[in-house]
Amino acid sequence: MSVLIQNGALVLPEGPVRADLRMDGGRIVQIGPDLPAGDSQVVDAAGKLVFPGFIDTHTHFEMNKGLPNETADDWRTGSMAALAGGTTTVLDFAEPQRGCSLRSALETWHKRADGVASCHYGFHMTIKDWDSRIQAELKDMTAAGVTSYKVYMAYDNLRLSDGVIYEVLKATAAEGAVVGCHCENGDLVTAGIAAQRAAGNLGVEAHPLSRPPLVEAEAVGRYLAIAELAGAPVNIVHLSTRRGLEAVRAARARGQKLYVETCPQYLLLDDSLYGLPDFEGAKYVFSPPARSRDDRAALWEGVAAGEIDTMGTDHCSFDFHGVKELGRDDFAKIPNGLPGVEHRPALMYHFGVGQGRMTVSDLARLLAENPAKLFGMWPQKGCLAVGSDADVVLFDPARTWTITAKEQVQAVDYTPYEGMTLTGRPEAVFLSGRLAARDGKVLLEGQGQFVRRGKSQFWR
Ligand code: DUC
Ligand code: ZN
Ligand code: ZN
Repeated sequence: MSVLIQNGALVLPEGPVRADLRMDGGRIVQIGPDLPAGDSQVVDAAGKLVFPGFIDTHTHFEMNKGLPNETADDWRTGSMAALAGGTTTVLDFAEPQRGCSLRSALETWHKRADGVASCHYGFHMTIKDWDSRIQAELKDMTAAGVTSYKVYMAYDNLRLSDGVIYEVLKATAAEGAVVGCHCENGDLVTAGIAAQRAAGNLGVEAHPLSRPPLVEAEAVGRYLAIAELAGAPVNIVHLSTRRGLEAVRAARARGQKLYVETCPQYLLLDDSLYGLPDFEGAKYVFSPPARSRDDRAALWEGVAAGEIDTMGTDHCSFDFHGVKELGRDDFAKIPNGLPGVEHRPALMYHFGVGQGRMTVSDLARLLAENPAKLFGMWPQKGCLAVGSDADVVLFDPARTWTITAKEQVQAVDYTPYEGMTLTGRPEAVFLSGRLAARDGKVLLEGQGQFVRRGKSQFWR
């Protein structure tokens, strides 16, 4: 059945344009003024914005499976939460077991998501080990539609040495793939945690002190130096500091090709939260940590200046009760992560567009177009164009509502944005041309499809 969205303001790169949009067979088939209804089902979008389906390029669903610190959201609930909030595609991080092949991780992630996910999905592949066998698998990954990778400079169970990162970047660049990096200096994090413990600081307040801004900025600068040596365009995930952004600026001024992600938590939260009583600050223990107000202001400046390319969530949800509480006696044992996949589009509309920091087209660029281009999905996704997938969000810019854990779809017992009253909310979410969520509730479950991605289309 074809669907005609009438009278909406279509959010295009050049600005909102009043036009109708018809979807059929999972694709956008017609865009123009005053399209005839014919036998299409008509949706009145007067007063509403029509966005391309939002893409979250950074989720961790079903992480630490089977362990005491397993994430609260699995593929079923995580993808439902995404869809409910207007995110029609997520890119999640597949992670091989130590010493295992990339293919084994890909199979595991497919088993978890296929037939279960309610939004469309793809995978970045985490590189934890590196040898000639894994290098030989890169071509298989490309053929399987996995065209981006992740490396870590921190976390003892994940991090790679600089030399290995250099080898990974040379090999992946030859494959046309882009590598995102968690930029924190792992040795300095270890030393920072030890110093806090030695001083008897075991509470939540010690978390940001153990990994201060320079721990990120040094790693950003080092990653960019390694990338320059390797001749590889790279992505920096979850940038959180002014100093990190300065390192990015300096590299770009030298002509380096690089991309930057930040996340809502670094724009909206700050480190005063770690002082909350009753262990409440544990809800905000993620890494890199929430930063100072000055860092937050710098990131907003980066958004306004077009220096930030994408905005993922790093959705990695741990229940407060029983899971975050594993670190009651020692901040370093608090599982790192926070939920966010459900609320990113509305948060960024309210605090970005609503507060005059960006236009609706900027929002579409950060949350849909750039993610699609950087991760090989454009123009299949990320834009409202004839021939593109009919992943479309009807957004009510006037709707005022309040975020609460009680009403969220995310299967986690809190939200870091509890009680925030926002203006603007996704009203209807179309997945492949079918109404899949309305007013924050999922109507169609398990209809997400794996997105076989092509190579990155670099635009800068
Ligand atoms: N940081 C987090 O807080 N959680 C998941 C992984 C990461 O890098
Ligand atoms: Zn990370
Ligand atoms: Zn992450």
